[in-house]
Amino acid sequence: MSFLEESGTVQPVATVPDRAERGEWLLAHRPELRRLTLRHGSLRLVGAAVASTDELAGVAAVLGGGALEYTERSTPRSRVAGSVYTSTEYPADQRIPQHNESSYSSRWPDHLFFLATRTPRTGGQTPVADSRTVLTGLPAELVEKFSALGVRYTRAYHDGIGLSWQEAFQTEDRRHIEAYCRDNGIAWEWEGDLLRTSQVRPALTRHPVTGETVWFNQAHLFHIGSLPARTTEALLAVFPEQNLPRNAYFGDGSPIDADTLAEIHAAFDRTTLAPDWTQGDVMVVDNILASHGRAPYTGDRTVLVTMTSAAWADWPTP
Ligand SMILES: O=C(O)CCC(=O)C(=O)O
Repeated sequence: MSFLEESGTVQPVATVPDRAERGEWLLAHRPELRRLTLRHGSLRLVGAAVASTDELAGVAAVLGGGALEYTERSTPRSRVAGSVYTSTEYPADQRIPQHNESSYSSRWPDHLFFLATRTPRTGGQTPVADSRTVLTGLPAELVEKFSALGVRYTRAYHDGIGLSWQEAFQTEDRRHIEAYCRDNGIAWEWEGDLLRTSQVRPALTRHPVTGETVWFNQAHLFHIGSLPARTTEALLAVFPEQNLPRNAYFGDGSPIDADTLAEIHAAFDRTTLAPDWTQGDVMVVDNILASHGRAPYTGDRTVLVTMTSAAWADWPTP
């Protein structure tokens, strides 16, 4: 066991024996590996030489729990096999800001298992940040305001810019979407074929096992001001504000100003750890205790992900 450490985020690195012994080894070391994930928010399995979607699903089943579908989607992914998907398919020159997966939703995965099957020439790390350190690194008044008001996420679903409603909700049937929205506290409206949704979610959450309170939202990622300036200008030239593909406000609908947004980005940047990928390595992320993102890259890169739901009662205390 070794540890990577950078500005407040520590990532344990476990060296896993090769294919033949991998399953048995993971099972034998499960309590220890789970405890480390609870303590540090993420864990890297190196030497694991995971080479297929089945093998990734196997690792996730042993260490995580039941596999989940990617529902209420906010980014493009392709299903590769079963519950294994590509990581978010954004252009290589774009950075994906840190985020806790699906924290805009009423349901989110407990763990993410990332596997690099093709490593880029440069960059392309999947950086992680400790959500506890992000919270303590933010000004108290900012945290208080977000904690009191929550985050309002707004979306408008277009064909070709962002996700269509068919892709986001994985259905062609408007009634299914309306039922989903009703069941999950999402306000919706149709304007012809255009769907708009709005939902208010907490900005903080508590980890079910450690009891720690963490920064857990995607306000900065949804916010129009986080896009490259040229993209923001182009979107605002085409769409009225209510038709932007994604945006975020305080829960009462008031705007999140540029300084607040900058504070949030800075809190993540101060505590991000970004080791290079080696093909066949797996990174386990506790989705509450750690956020993840993606660095820009050159060359060809494939990172797969499977998301799981934990039976927390079976987990050790950290
Ligand atoms: O490609 C990656 O490394 C991660 C991308 C990402 O943020 C995601 O899939 O949620």
